[in-house]
Amino acid sequence: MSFENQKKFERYTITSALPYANGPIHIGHLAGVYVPADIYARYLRLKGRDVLFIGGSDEHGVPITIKARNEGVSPQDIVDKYHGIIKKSFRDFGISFDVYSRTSNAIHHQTASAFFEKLYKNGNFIEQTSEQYYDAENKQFLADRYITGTCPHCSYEKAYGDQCESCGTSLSATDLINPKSALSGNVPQLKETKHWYLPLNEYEPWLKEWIVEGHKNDWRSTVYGQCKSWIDNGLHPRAVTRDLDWGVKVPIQGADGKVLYVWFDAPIGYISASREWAEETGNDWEKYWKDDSTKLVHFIGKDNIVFHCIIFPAMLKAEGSYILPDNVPANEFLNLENDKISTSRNWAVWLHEYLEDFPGKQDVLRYVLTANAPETKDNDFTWKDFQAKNNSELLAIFGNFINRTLVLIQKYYKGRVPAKGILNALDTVTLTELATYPEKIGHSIENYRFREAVGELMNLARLGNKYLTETEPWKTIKTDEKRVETILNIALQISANLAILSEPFIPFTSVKLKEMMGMLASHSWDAAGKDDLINEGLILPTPSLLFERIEDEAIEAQVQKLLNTKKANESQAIKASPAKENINFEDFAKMDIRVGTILEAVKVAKTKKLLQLKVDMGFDQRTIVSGIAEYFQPEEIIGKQVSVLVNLEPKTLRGIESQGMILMAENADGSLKFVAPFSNTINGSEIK
Ligand code: B3M
Ligand code: ZN
Repeated sequence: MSFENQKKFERYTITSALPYANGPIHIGHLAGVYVPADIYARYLRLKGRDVLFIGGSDEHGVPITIKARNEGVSPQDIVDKYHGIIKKSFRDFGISFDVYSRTSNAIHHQTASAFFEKLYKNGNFIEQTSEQYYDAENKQFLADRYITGTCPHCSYEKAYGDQCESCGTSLSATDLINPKSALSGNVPQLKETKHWYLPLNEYEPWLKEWIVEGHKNDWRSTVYGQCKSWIDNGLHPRAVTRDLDWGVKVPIQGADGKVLYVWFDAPIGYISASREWAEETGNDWEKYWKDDSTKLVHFIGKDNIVFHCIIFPAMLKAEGSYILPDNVPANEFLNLENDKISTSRNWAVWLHEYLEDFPGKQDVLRYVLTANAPETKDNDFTWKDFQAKNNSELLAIFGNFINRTLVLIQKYYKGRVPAKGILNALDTVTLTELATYPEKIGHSIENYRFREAVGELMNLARLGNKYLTETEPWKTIKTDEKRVETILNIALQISANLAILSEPFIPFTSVKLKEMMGMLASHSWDAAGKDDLINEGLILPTPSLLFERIEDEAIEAQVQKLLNTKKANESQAIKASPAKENINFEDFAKMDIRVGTILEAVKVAKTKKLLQLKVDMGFDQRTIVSGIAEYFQPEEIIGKQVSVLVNLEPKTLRGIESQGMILMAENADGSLKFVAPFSNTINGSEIK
């Protein structure tokens, strides 16, 4: 029995990460957070449970101000525009939020301010003056994404001042190697400024007990593992304020020009949204946040784990009156056609564009993203797979079963539901199996295994198909008309079960299906599993098709669109990096570049990008650490000749001294190729 079923909860507070309102949303967002959260919320409502499902836009932070700056408009213009677009996409895809709020609302500013003030008065913060990066040209402190540099953990070169998006580590700006201002590109200066810090180190013993001991068995191993490694590595005080002019003002004296750190205010956004909902509906929000019999579940992507499992819980704990999340079922990432989804490279399937190209096919996308959900590891979305899942699962299994059943009832009985007569052994076995599905699917959902759940739903449709194939009503009608009545009654009961049990996953189809079988919209989950959902004698309307075949042309058009994006990115990248300033020959001659042969190559433990190489330079053999592990397998490069800058100052990476640099050609898409002599030559040959 799973851990969380041991406790009976009276209500559920379900949050889904608040997307930054700096762009529209894509399939990665949907697959990572909103579809699973929606399945969970819809299922619980069908079970008759008390659910508050929260969403909203994250409208503060540097992602917003950077976008505004790039477009030459105000941050408010940006969030107004994208909040509207995002909200519409969610509605279009049937994400059934009870409230979709935004953090620029007054109620949020009040809630976040009051939260900060309470912690401040409790003495939960440390006040500290320190040197922070400052862009003298722009007269601005460089918080978070205003500064980029090399990640000290994985060597990714475009890490932000608060987080490395490549390895997921949460950073402080001063951790970055080669920091650069995102505003001017300049090397920043250090300048003193005062901030308030949450001393996470003080929460370490408690976090150990709560997560490391307490959630070992019920949290996903990916989530648990990330939390454990942060805690094991030791936690440090974390600044919760910033020198910025966009955000929630720090509500204390002497804090002019400072706002709350976006990751301090954004999770409080869940609480503000609940208050907004309560005001609008006349409900009490507090029991959804402060009552022990409430189960709080955060749906997020893996890059948000530290904030939802460590920082926000520490804030809630410090405040003292709130419950903590019971689970944080974070998903891994979804890639698109073997490449990381990226807004800046336009490498994404945008929801509003999908709907233009595939009108009315929201459920197809919901289904594909669930069947292929990145629950335990990163997964890939491909248009071929999208087509296959539509044509050979939704259409050929689910749609085909329903269609055969309803068409035969029209044909033989003009749509009048036939009676169930005496059951034979096959009928009984089939109905017994049918009865197991609501529990089976429900159990998977309650344990956050949504792929497994939708797989079981499809198995129920398979059961229906198998039943029709074995009973062959289209043949039996010639010899035993009475028997066919029973067969089609049973097939119809299976269809009615599918109508109920499919609702969390493919809600638009479920509604259509219920209409085609004259069912009430409000059937509960526990009504399913039975064989008397539809009464004999009921006249069914003429059925329509639930799913259509998706043709090759439609898929090719999507693939072409992505190819065009790739091409546009490549030509832009070449344009974007014009030749550098001229240098003189002496500058060039300082570099000692030689030919060498790779003798050994091994991955550096716990990094994604680094290989440790031993290179024969002719005059010596040296160790070089190179960030190429994502592009080359160690075994494939052994014996290859490469060009090496041998007089680069040695640098220690992950405890290994790197004595030189392998020269690489970097393509516009970031992929790497060796720069090597055209034909083999003697190791140690100078390149000049
Ligand atoms: N806006 C980060 C993101 O979109 C952030 C989530 C906030 S949840 C409180 O990945
Ligand atoms: Zn990193």
